[in-house]
Amino acid sequence: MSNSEIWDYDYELKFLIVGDSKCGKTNIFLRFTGDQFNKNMPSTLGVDVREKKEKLNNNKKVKFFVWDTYSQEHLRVNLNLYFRGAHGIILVYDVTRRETFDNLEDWINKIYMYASSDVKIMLIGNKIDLEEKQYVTKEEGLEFARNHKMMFIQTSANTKEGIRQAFHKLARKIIPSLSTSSLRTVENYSINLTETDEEGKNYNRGAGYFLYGTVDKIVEVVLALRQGLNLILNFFFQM
Ligand SMILES: Nc1nc2c(ncn2[C@@H]2O[C@H](COP(=O)(O)OP(=O)(O)OP(=O)(O)O)[C@@H](O)[C@H]2O)c(=O)[nH]1
Ligand SMILES: [Mg+2]
Repeated sequence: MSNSEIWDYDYELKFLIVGDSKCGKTNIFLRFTGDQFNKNMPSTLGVDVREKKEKLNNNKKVKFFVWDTYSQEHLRVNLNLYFRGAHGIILVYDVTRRETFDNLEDWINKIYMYASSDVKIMLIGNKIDLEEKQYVTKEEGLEFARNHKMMFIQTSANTKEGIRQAFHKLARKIIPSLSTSSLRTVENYSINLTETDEEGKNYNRGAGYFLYGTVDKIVEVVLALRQGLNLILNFFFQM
């Protein structure tokens, strides 16, 4: 891994996408992390985690760890595992299906139960490209979000409208509330870095470089293991 790859972000944030089945969580996830959309998406049966580096309009570089979750009621897993350490939650309903809006209270209860008390929430009314079928109005979404002190945006994973803004706005809301220990700024670690070769060879890197690189790797491995474990558990729960 090159030096620039390791230091190429200021903050690392864990985002979780939750909401009723078929609201478009996976497509929001795919659109944000890989600019993809899938019309015939099968229901998510595990948890998928992807990372995406983005520069916010305040010039801060953020490495997003985005978790796409499943919402199938019969597949019960340790929600604690998902919510633990999340900085931001994207709570999705489908503007064309009122029941997904009515179920938001249940999701909020889960968030209060499992997420950290200072987690920030972005409520998303998805599928606004289906104009003729919108049964939940923007005003209703906005009022619900206000009453629950959440941010709100309407999106379409299909046309991309609002998707990037949702993640960026939530990140900008989170950043000022992070404690200094959770900041991963270049400045925090640069005191341990000494470049001795102008051509970029033979870097003399301090202990912080190796410690930080190792922690970063461990986080990646743990995430991969968690994902594998969840897939195995899901398989057995379905049997
Ligand atoms: N028109 C339109 N269709 C969408 C949009 N987002 C998702 N869909 C469609 O809605 C269906 C469900 O999307 P998913 O992304 O699989 O929904 P999900 O919330 O991940 O569903 P589960 O994994 O079952 O919880 C798919 O057929 C998508 O193509 C959108 O913004 N507009
Ligand atoms: Mg899904």
